[in-house]
Amino acid sequence: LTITLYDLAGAEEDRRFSPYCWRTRLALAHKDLAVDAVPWHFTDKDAIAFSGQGRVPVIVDDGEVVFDSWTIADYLDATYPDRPVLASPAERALAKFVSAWTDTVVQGGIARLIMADVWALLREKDQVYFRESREARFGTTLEAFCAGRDEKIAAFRQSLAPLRLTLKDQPYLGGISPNYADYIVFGAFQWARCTSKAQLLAEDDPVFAWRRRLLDAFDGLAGKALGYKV
Ligand SMILES: N[C@@H](CCC(=O)N[C@@H](CS)C(=O)NCC(=O)O)C(=O)O
Repeated sequence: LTITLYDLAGAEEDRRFSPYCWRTRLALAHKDLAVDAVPWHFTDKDAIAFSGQGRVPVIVDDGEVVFDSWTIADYLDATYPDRPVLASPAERALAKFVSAWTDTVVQGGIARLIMADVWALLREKDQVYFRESREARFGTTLEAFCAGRDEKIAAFRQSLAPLRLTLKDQPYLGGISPNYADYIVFGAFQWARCTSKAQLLAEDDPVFAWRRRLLDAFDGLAGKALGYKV
């Protein structure tokens, strides 16, 4: 049976850029589960009203509705224990830290570089909603929020030191193969790659090589996605 995923899209239906939806896309691929990734836009609230909330990812699996990327990963491991495991209980506990670090430091840093680029790729009515909601959240215009990108990239790269030091000695956060922690962090870089030409990583950075491995994983699922060659 194919799982349906409501997947954030831009004006182009195949521009799928949500960091959280990418966590779920890779989790589904890791478990070798077939997925129908339906395009969803910020103002398509009605289309996911059945889930009782307004954010993606949402999955529907044989009538079962699950939302929130973390809850979805848990659900997949619990429901399909015989398929490759996303995270053992101990890995899951540590992935919680990785998720908190990603949500704050990594995605927080990337947001200040790409939010204006994200806006440019949306349908007109989504642009209105996105600008209004994000400018209220950030307390400034998208343009001011993203100003001075070149100077900010150096600081962003520095903030990745814990990731860099880890990946210098092992190919994945999961060790010799990726686990859910890898997909959490990777989702942030895929968000940027799908929306912005900003060169977030230097080519000699171990993080760059790790990202390449994940772009190539699962027959190039993430690498083939519509985005920029950064
Ligand atoms: N904690 C949620 C976050 C999901 C989330 O924030 N999704 C964004 C897209 S990246 C969304 O749907 N936003 C809808 C909106 O801003 O109205 C998860 O991990 O799934």
